[in-house]
Amino acid sequence: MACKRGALIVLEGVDKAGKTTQCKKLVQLLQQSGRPAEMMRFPERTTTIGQLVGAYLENKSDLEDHTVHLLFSANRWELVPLMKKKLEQGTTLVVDRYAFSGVAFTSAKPGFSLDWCMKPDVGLPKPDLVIFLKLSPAEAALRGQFGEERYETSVFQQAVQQKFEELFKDPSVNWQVIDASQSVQAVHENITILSQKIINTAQDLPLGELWK
Ligand code: FDM
Repeated sequence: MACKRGALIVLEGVDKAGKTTQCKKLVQLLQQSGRPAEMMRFPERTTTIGQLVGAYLENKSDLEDHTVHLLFSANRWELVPLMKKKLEQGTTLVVDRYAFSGVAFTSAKPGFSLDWCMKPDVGLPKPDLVIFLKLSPAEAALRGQFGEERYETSVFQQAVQQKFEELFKDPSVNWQVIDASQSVQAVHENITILSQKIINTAQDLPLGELWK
């Protein structure tokens, strides 16, 4: 290999757990320490597919539940060539939500099995590390009101949390759970330790395929 590959690190968690803040802090720290790193997020709302998803989340359009699930997945697949290129070039990607949010959110709706929800994402680049920022519904409520977007209610978020807990049981994924009720700095330090370790390990390993 011409150069060591970057690591694929995903942050997941329910709303208000601090995913976006922590992704930014991690990327900043890695860059400052001379490691190439970039942040990505899903949904990536700037693409044509992402705009459809964005309008749905903002309640500006309605989409049938299976359809929107497949669009969220398609939004990941359309970015796979770019992700692979960056990883191969040695850039570590820190990703705010991924297929796990896809499965947890849709399977929290009535009539959707975990199994059906996972299918469209089978074979995506497999994260080397998935950090779940765990926050109880009571603690999330203390952090203020939910926003205006679809899914931003405490009842739905609790159902989503349960689905994430089912996903943790899958040993094929490197899940690491962090208590997000700690200070921003303490959570950041936990994330940094896990990430630095995985960056060193992943650089010599081939990129895996998710759920395959
Ligand atoms: N979401 C996110 C899904 O329902 N499916 C997915 O595949 C992904 C990636 O979209 F409510 C939901 C989760 C959340 C919303 O909000 C995105 P943010 O604030 O942009 O993360």
